[in-house]
Amino acid sequence: MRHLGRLGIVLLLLFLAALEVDAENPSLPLVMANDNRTPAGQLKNGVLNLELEISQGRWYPEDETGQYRDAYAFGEKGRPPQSSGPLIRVPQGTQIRVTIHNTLPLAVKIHGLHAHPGDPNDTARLEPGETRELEFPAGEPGAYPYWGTTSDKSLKGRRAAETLLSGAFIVDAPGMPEQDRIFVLSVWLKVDPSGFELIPSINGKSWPYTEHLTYKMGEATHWRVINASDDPHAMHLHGFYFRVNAVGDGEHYERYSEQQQPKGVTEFIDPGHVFEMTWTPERAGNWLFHCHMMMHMSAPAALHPKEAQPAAYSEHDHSGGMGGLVIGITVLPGSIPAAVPVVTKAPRKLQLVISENAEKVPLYQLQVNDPQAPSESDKTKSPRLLGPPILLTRGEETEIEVKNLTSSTTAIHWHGIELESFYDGVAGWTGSAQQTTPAIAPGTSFVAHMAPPRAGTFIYHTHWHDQKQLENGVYGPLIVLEPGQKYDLEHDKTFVFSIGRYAPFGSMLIVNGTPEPDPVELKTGTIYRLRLINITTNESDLRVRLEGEGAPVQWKVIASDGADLPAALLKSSAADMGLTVGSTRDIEYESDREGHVEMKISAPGFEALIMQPFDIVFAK
Ligand SMILES: [Cu+2]
Repeated sequence: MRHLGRLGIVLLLLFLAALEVDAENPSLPLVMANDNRTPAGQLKNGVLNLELEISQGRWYPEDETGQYRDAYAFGEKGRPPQSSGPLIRVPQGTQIRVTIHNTLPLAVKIHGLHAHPGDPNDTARLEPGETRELEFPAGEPGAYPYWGTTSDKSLKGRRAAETLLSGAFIVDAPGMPEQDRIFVLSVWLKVDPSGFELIPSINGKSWPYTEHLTYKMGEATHWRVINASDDPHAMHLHGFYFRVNAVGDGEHYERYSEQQQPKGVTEFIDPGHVFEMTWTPERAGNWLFHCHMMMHMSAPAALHPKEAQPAAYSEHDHSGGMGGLVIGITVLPGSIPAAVPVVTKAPRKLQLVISENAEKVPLYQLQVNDPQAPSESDKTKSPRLLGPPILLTRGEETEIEVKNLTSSTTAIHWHGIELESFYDGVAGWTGSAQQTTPAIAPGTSFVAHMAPPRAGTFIYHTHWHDQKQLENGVYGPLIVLEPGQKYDLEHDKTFVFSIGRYAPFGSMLIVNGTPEPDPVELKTGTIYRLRLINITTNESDLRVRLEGEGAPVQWKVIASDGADLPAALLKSSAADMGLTVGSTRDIEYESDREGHVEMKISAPGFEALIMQPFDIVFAK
């Protein structure tokens, strides 16, 4: 020290202090991503012995060159903490003995470590430093979340460091295939005066660092999705339909019979809930499975303060402006010979023109040029927050040229349509390694080919991760009719629910482009087909109710996401249902009475309902 001199000592102290600040908690272990393929603990003679530890770790939602957050996580004793927590997976009939050690300076309350179905209030509280042993039978087959809280909050109320305290608990029925994949959804959410942070992850990672799945064409695919986050999600699969085989609420698990399995492309999942899905990839290329809520599929602003601005996205950005709850899937050609398209005549040609609206509200206007259905009326109307319907015919080869006359880049996704990957519309991702779908730069066009194999209600919408486009009408109904069928405007009524920005009110829920839709006249004794579409930005739990005299009327849901409902599910029901973002429903409605009914659309984020009135008049 004598040689350092006073200034030297001051500098050394400053240096040491800086080191300390720089490496706050330098000994924190890394929180490892968990692919949920390897069950934790030792299973012997029908007993699972498992030692869990709750500790603080350093979590990198992307890779280790990116940002980190210090979070609480479960781990197996002697191993690093994990997100999601260690996989508990046992055959039915197993006895579970789990020892949990809380290394945190905070008490932790643990939910879900008990036999299922059980009491959701059956929890275990561990004081700082405490070790507890729990023993219970596995219970009924199914998939369940287990989770912890350091704030004594519900799943919906957990914030920041405690949001990673979640894991999957699977009980396998005898003979059930275990070739499934398990995806645990988490959302790091911090809402305090220091700022707002939202970092969604699947099995501990945010896109593009989520696991990239590869399947062969024709390979049966079985997934379980567990929502351990605060928010409901709308999980959407590109290019293929999936069946929902089972659903769970965290305690109860219900397996559907084959006749009752709903089929769709988007599935709603509440916090603490689970669903099981199966699908078969039938076309090669790159595809996505993602939450359809813009805020859960965009590059988290908390991690990318600059890049999260849409203007910075480019087709060279390999994340594509996406982030969070997104999984990439590559389907390899496999052994099935590719179907040879039988082209009997020249494809039908349509044009979707996107241009800037001189009035600026909305920012964009869309026009469909269809030589078979010239609609002068649409062209003379003032721009609305909604594109005109695109009408296709089942099985007919069609080319849609998307012409971008705006000053912003875009990409259009044909939501729910079974088509080739290259035309699916995710710039820089869909297609193949040799040729991915290009972004549609200002002044350029992209021609999408499709021959939709089923008739129904679909959506076209921007897949450019720009809220401005989705809030300014870059979407519309995509309706596929049976060959020979005419679009019968008299009996076929489409309602698109979306979000529009209306100064000075900000974001509003709207129906067919307006917050105050005009009444629609219906006739008594006439069957109508109502096509309902949710293409909002983030409304995963939108509700639609059709009310007459204060109570829901009866209607019949006939199709979901464009797929006809199985006969076992076709029945008249009270007109009150959830319609998650990225979903469509076709409904039959008939009234034998004159009067007034109202379709009420509500979403938790919006105080005001929107109403679509109907006047029912006597049919002469
Ligand atoms: Cu979501």
